[in-house]
Amino acid sequence: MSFDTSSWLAQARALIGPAHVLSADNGDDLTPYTRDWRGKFQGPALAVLRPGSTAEVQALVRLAARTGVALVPQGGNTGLCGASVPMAGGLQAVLQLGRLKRIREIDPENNTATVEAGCILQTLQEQAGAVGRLFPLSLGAEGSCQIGGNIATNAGGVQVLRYGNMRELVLGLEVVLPDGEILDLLRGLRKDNTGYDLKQLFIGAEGTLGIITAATVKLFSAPSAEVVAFAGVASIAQAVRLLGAMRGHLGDRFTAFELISGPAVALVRRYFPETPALLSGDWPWYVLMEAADGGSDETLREAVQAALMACLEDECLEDVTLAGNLAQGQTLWSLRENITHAQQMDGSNIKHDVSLPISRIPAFVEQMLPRLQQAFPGARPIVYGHLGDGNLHFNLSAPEGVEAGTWQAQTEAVNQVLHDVVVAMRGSISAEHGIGQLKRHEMAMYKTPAELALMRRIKQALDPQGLMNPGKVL
Ligand code: FAD
Ligand code: 2HG
Ligand code: ZN
Repeated sequence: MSFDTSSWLAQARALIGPAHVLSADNGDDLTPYTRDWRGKFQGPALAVLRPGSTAEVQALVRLAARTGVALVPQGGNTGLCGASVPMAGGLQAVLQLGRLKRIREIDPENNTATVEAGCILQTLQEQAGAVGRLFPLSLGAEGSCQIGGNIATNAGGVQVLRYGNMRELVLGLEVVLPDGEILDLLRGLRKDNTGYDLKQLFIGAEGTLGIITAATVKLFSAPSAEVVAFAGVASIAQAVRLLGAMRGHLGDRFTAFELISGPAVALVRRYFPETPALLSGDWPWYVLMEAADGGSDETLREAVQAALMACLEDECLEDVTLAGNLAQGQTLWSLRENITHAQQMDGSNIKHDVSLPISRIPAFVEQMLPRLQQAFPGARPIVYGHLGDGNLHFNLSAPEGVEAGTWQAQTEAVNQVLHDVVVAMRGSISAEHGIGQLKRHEMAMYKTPAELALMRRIKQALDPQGLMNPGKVL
């Protein structure tokens, strides 16, 4: 029996209102929802569904289960692995969570917020800040990514060093399961050992096990003082020594430690010419550091200055500048956050998001750079990332003059050179961005049969019809 699209769309419109079902036959442009942020992946959709409540999500999931239509959950569509857009083939609809954006409750005494999945990350940061609290997840896409997407990808970002990944920040979830049942795990408890911790299944599952509709997340006291510093180092080994030394000096006050290569700084300055020169000399590597606490700016500044002076004496850095005020601190952070944009503006690149034990990162980078240059002459490595977490974005821009299609065709070969070494050193091929469709076949190659089999059993148990984000992760 052939599928009756008009009747299906009519049923969806009856459930959530005609204005919230976008479809091509209605003249709607679906491209912003069916193409990913990088413009690398695009797939067809019967419709984009925009529910406004958990009950509406439930009704749509039930419709999908009854009619065999797969759902692709989507937040801000800023993901970098093609997980938030449909793949070619099969009946699919995008389930866009953006209207489900209420902050249901902020409880300053319990240090928690209960927030719907479609709430933009920056909105939650601001609302927490308004009551003297900090929601610490912070990443370049925070103005458009959504809490549901952050949870589904177990996002990392630039404050993991102090506060952990999204997984560490989630206390409770509300999820619509593939059969339409609502799983209410919205508890704001720091201690709860009542059996399996079910919420963990959905964190980092990239929408393959159910639709997250709300979450209770941890908040922290908002710091009253913040200090940002930018250092030049002669090698990654020196950067790793600097990390250890600064941690020793500042302990919990140390909140971010980001590595940026010389070529990455040059690229940002090329595409964002307003970026000032930050140090008097040029260094092969730079480090952006941040410290924060609940005291005065002056006291923290003195502590950071003393720590940096000691590091200079101990030859853990070559040169350093301290942001004099908030605006200068923001300039330093803009440099870091503009790397992704500068590399995108510069043309085609092959991204990597690897993690390793921090102690092995100098050896890894030192062997990888010449090996890649030899295998792919002219390729331009743009290496940066969250060194404090052992996570590097080892991205390779196309050689000058090589067109995008030709360079992208090298993806598998480049990945193999890099990821074989990462796995041999017991690292991960996806530290924070996830698997999506980009790394699905690589994950299948590198994970053990036992891990893959268990993942498939979990998927089969929760989503036997295979209607939750098909073709992603597994
Ligand atoms: P989407 O891209 O819409 O979706 C991502 C995945 O989550 C998909 O599998 C989707 O199906 C699923 N999903 C979305 N909402 C739900 C839901 N409610 N229920 C179930 N599944 C759902 N990532 C980092 O970890 N660290 C960084 O530092 C970082 N920096 C970035 C900087 C830039 C400039 C950009 C463009 C991206 C960056 N990212 C980073 C990647 C991305 O922003 C994160 O992965 C983010 O968490 C995705 O959120 P989103 O709302 O855009 O999700
Ligand atoms: C970052 O750390 C993000 O800036 C994006 O994770 C990395 O664009 C990238 O490759
Ligand atoms: Zn990152």
